[in-house]
Parts: sequence; structure tokens; C-alpha cells
Amino acid sequence: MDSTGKTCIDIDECLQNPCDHECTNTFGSYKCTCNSGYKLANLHTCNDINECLVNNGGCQQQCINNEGSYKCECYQGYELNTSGVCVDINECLMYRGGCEDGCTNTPGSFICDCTTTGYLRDDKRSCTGDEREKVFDSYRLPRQMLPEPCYDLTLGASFGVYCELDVIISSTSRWLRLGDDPSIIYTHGISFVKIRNSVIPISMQGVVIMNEPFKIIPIVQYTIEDGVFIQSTKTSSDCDDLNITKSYIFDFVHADSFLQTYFDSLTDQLPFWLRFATSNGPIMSIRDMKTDLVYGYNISLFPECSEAPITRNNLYSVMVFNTDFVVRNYFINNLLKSPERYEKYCIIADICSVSLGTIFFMAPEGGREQLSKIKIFETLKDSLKLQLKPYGLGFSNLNGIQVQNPEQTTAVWSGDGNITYSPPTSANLWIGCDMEKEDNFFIVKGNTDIFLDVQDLEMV
Ligand SMILES: [Ca+2]
Ligand SMILES: [Ca+2]
Repeated sequence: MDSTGKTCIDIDECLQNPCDHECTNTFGSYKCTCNSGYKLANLHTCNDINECLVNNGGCQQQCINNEGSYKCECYQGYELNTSGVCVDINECLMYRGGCEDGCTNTPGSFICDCTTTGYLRDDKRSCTGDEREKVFDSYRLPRQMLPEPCYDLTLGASFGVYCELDVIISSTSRWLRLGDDPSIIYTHGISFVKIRNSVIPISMQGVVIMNEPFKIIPIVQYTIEDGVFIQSTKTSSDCDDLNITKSYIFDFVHADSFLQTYFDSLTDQLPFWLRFATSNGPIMSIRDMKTDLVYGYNISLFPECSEAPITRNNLYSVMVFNTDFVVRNYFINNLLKSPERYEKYCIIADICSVSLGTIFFMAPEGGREQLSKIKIFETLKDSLKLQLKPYGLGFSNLNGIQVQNPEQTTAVWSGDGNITYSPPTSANLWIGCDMEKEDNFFIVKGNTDIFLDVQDLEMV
């Protein structure tokens, strides 16, 4: 009734939020509708549609239903190509699938064989034959690490590389220029990018460098006969020109030398209270045993890295992997289990800045639970009642963390007015997270950047 008591007026039932999703008021009633991917179960409730029940969701191999949507995946041994078709992975292209001798690709899998050195052992990878010396003994390599590179190649504008620093790619073997296309340069050695005092491994089976646009490919299809040797600086006269044989690569693969050396190379760039280390679990996937060099504007090529607050025109080393590893300080080992399904962790290292750069560690959906178990998040929860769901961490050795367009100030409502804080200029830890803080008066929720100046080992 309206105020005259004579005319009926419509009540807007939607003001009481009776629907799960959308509510439309109608004359004398109302109607609920659902967002796409959901259907109305009764008059008010929206339930997820399991798209996979009809025609396998249109997926070729596996259909994975999720809340509000679904996605297509491939069986093990296959991967989705850009047209959404599952194609066989040629495992033999990376380190010969981890085989000691021969590797034959098959649909959905691969087979090792031992044509030159004996019979295949029970592990289906290694071969019987004379006991040979492992590469670590032959070259006296400590802690089963990769050898130091010998031959430097400096990349500048002529390669399409624009950086504050010279970017130096270094290899354990000499560099060649392709006869058919002199703009292409390659090496068959174990390759690294040099950054200040560290060498970050790129590939254990050589690299091809293409220029304009700059691109590094961790697989070399050219032979020594395809090219001519080019002058490159030998780093020191007693530097070994390693003769990397098939069996040596096999040793490196099965000792997880790539990840070990990679984590070691980050040491100088991380705050002194933090280290990344390999776990005692299974070795990392062979296909992950590489790093890429990409500009910030291309980071979306790695979906697992895309939320990192990096700078567009800076060059970064990117590592994506699905394996267990350890985040460690002097007192505590935090074991981070590999993310669920085929998701990957991402580590991004700045290799371009004159000042010591920042290292970002990003966790995918299936790895965030693991990340939130790191002690600092429990500390924040207990002491500040801050519930954080972190998706990324950034670290800087020098106290000057670099993120893209950081907010210069933070305003906090005190009840009477805004109090404005500036982030500490000496921050050495960035946390990207979904935050929730609840106290007696209000709940603050949302996507947040947190900057901390951490000097206390106990805290992390
Ligand atoms: Ca669904
Ligand atoms: Ca295959």
C-alpha cells in the first residue's frame, strides 16, 4: 500500500538479496538469474554446470569441471597446442628424455635404448656396460653442480638486447655462427647468463640465439659443420673446455644438477637470511630443466608468472617448475610441495638492473596453500590478525625492492580521518596477497601489496 492506503505499490524484493547471483525486480514479484556457467537449481540457488557431462565439454582428451567453468587438459605425454589440440610431446628433444644412450619418441611416451653401450637397466633409463667415471669425478665438480662456463658472448643492441647492463651469455663450449644465416649464433655447451657475480644456468644442451627480436632457444638442431667458430672471450686460461658427452648430460640430469645450480645462482641476489634449496624428493621434470630470458612485456607467455609486478622493459630470467623444494633460513626449512596437477611455480630474476635486482617467486592456485605455510604468514596471522593468502613474494638483497608502479603511500582509516603511510624505502620483502583483516569494527579485504623491511631471521 502507498501512504494514501488506497493504491497497491510494488515491493522491490531484490533489496533483500534473495538470489545467489542476479535479481530482477518485476511488478508484483522478482526473478533470479545466474551468471554464465551456473544454472538455477530452485528459485534462488545457482549451481555450477558440469560442462564435462555433455560431449566431454568439447575437449579432446580430459575435461576438468570447476566452479563456474571448465577446462580441457591432455593425458600425460601430450600437451595442448595453440589451437587447443592435444599433441604428442617429443620427450627425446630435451636431454634425450633422460636416457643414457638412445631415445625414441612414441605417441604419448618414449623409449630408451642402449645400442652402443649394452642393455637397458631396470630403471628404463641407464645402460649396462663398463663402469664409467661420473662427470662429477672427472671434472671434480663440487656438490654435483654444473661446471663453470668458459666462453663469454656479450649481447647488446645488435642482438636486440637493451639493458642497463651488458648481458653476457656464457658457455662451456665455443660459440658458432650459422653458415646459412649469420644472424644466428649457437653453442653446444652448458649455457648460462652471467649476472654480476652469479651465473644462472639456461640449458644443459646448448642454446641458439636469434636477434631482433631477441630470443634464446634451449635446443640446438645445428651441428659444428653447419657453422663457423666465432671469437669469444675465454674467461680464464685454466678454464676447461668441457667435452660434454651424452653420459655426462645423463649424470647431470639424474643428479638434479640444473636445479641445484640454479638455486645456488640466486644466492647473491637474495637477502642473507634466505636460501632456496633442492629437496630430497624426486628430480625435477626434464622438460623444466631450462630457464628463459624474456622482457617484462612478454611475461604473459608464462601464465604462472603473470601476476608478478615486474617492469615492462626490463629483461628477466624466468624459471617455471613443478617440483618440491625448500625455502630455508638458518633455523627453519620450509618444504614447499610441488603444486597440484601440472601447475608450476615461477621464479623471476632481474638480470638487467645495475643495482642488485629483485627476485620474484610466484605460486599458482594449486601451490598457494603450500606458500601460506611459510612461518612469516603464521606470524602475521597470530600477531596482527592478518589473514593473508599469498600468491607471490619478492626479495631484494640490497634493501630496495623494485616493483612496477608501487603505490607511494597507503591510507588507513583511523575512525577520525585517514592516516597516510609511505612504504619503507628499505623494503627487502614484497608480499602479493589476498588480505583479510577483521577486528571489532570492520573487515578489510582485497588484493594487496605488502612491503616489509625484514632483518630478523626468526621472523621468516
Ligand atoms: Ca563448471
Ligand atoms: Ca612422446
